[in-house]
Amino acid sequence: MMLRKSLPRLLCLGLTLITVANLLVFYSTGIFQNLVLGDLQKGLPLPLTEWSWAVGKRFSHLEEDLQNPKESMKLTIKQQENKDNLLKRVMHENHPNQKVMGAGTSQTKENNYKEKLFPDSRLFRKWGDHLSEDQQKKAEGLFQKFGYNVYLSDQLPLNRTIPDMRDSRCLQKRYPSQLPSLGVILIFMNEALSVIQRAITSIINRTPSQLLKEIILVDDFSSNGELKAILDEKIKLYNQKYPGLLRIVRHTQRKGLAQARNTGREVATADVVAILDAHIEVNVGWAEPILARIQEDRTVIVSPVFDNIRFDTFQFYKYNLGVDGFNWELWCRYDSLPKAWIDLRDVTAPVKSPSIMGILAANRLFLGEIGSLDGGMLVYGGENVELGLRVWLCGGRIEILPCSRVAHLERHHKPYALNLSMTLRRNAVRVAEIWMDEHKSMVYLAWNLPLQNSGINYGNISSRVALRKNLKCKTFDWYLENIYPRLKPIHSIVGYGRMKNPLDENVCLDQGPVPGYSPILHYCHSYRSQNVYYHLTGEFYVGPLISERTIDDHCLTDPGLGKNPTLEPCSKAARKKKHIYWDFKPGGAVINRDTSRCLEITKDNKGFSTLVLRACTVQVWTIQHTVGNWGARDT
Ligand SMILES: *[C@@H]1O[C@H](CO)[C@@H](O)[C@H](O)[C@H]1NC(C)=O
Ligand SMILES: *[C@@H]1O[C@H](CO)[C@@H](O)[C@H](O)[C@H]1NC(C)=O
Ligand SMILES: *[C@@H]1O[C@H](CO)[C@@H](O)[C@H](O)[C@H]1NC(C)=O
Ligand SMILES: [Mn+2]
Repeated sequence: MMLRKSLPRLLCLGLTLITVANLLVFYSTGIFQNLVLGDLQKGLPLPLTEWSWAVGKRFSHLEEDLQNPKESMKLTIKQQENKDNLLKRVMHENHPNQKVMGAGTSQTKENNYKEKLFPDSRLFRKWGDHLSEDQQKKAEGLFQKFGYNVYLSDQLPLNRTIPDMRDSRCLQKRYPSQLPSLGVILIFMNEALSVIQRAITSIINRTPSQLLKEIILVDDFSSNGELKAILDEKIKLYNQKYPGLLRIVRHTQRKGLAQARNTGREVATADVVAILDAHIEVNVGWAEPILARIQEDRTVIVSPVFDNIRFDTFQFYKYNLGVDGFNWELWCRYDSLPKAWIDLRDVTAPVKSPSIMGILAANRLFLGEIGSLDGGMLVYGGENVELGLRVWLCGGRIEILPCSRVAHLERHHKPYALNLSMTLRRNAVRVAEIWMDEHKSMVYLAWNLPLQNSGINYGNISSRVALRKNLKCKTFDWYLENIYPRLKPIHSIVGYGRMKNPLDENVCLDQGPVPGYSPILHYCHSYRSQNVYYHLTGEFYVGPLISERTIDDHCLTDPGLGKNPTLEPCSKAARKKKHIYWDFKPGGAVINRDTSRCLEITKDNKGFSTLVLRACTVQVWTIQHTVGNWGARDT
């Protein structure tokens, strides 16, 4: 439970989808080759995000060891990966609390192995064994400040070679000789200078010069000193070599990701704009598929495929193709590939995607016509889901281009957004209010917010509502039916939030340990494992709301025997006629419709409460929020 608090939960908002991406990598390497993502999720007691995080954590070391020999690039600074090191690492990871073998006094062959000053820092798990104490301190300080290994980045060549991650069939593709011009927009806030320079260098070296019209840097009010005069000086040098190519625009106050992207688009003049983070390296042949596709159809907004640059080693890590989706909280994630695309049997074909992540390219004018990014999305989070929705609803399309690849540096932590939940939740409500019509309640339910007086200030939406009207955009219902059927709105929920029994107000109904199917009473907290959803039809969902067609929510069940309730995947349990239907009204008993037993609590002699099923006494339960008038909707 505590662990879950500190998780980097689905950081894909800026592309950093560590958790699910790990899953995709597993899938690609064949460890789970007979599974597809959809199946992986089936029957799991948690939504993909948290579950896959746990798996990712368990297997990621193994995974990287499998991946790296094949796909890692030859870094100029060689990572010493001899057997001793590997052994040491394995031992360290198996016994994280033990001193690493070989350190200190014992006579081992590892003469140059230095004591780790920061044994718990993620920076030094796979890197930095041979640094002096001063170097370690410097590297750790930079890591804390930036969320990635700036110490290493500063030593790597700006023009380093990176492995071509494209499918070989991409190399056979031919593109028109006449293509639109390209403007690349790099947005940043307190990025390391060497990382920005490497991005610029990769763009200059890997984009045909006759197509590359401009590179525009947008600084969202960095405080980092080296991004002022020193960066200006570097830009001057680039422009001596490539006259007029680079420009920089600096915000004079912090405006957030969405507005930084808009600033870049507004000052650009090229036919097509590619809006990228500044912590990327574009790969060979990245631009041509983008320009050709947008030339064919100006209403397509495209995304390249991302590979991962490791935050610690700066090594490359291949990600497989997936489409960009999201859940009802509007956390974005990767979804499995659509069957229609697989049936095409062309790995180079564009893939239709329900949404888009933070790196995209579009016809500059078209992007403006459909409203660019919503400047009212603050800080970070949800702005890309909003764009994806709007593009589909208002006359465009979103596609992923498998032959265009951009490597993206995934931060270990985001120094500027310590609580991603808070910013995403606010932005998600804004999206719901503008775009989701009668289904907007799903976002409130998923975030466990009251439908009225939520206390969330989502800003002034009048201009975006007007835009929606002017563009004659379709309804969210249409989107769910035609573009993203995976999300399943539910309108039978009449009560939700924390379930408490007045006999012990300190504890809440909780889904219990995961993986597991045993609901418990747990000290009340604000995490999603204590979300409960009661349906007018009698089901009680316990745990984070999923509400998707391919994954079941978990239903409170009376197994009929014994005194312990269980959680079962709802549709399967319904088919098997398990006892998942309950009668309940706020302040009333929770009575199983089939067995007539009640969900109650008992206290042991130490005062600990436990959940039981038994013949009803007179116990009652409360639920945190109600929808309308308990089913008699008042809206
Ligand atoms: C990188 O730049 C250096 C110095 O300009 C040059 O010697 C080297 O060949 C370049 N490397 C690549 C891979 O282009
Ligand atoms: C982060 O924000 C969420 C609200 O979305 C809140 O429940 C949680 O307590 C916050 N966490 C921290 C560490 O502030
Ligand atoms: C919202 O913005 C519009 C202009 O976009 C403005 O006319 C209106 O007064 C604003 N509403 C509020 C409550 O500030
Ligand atoms: Mn990013």
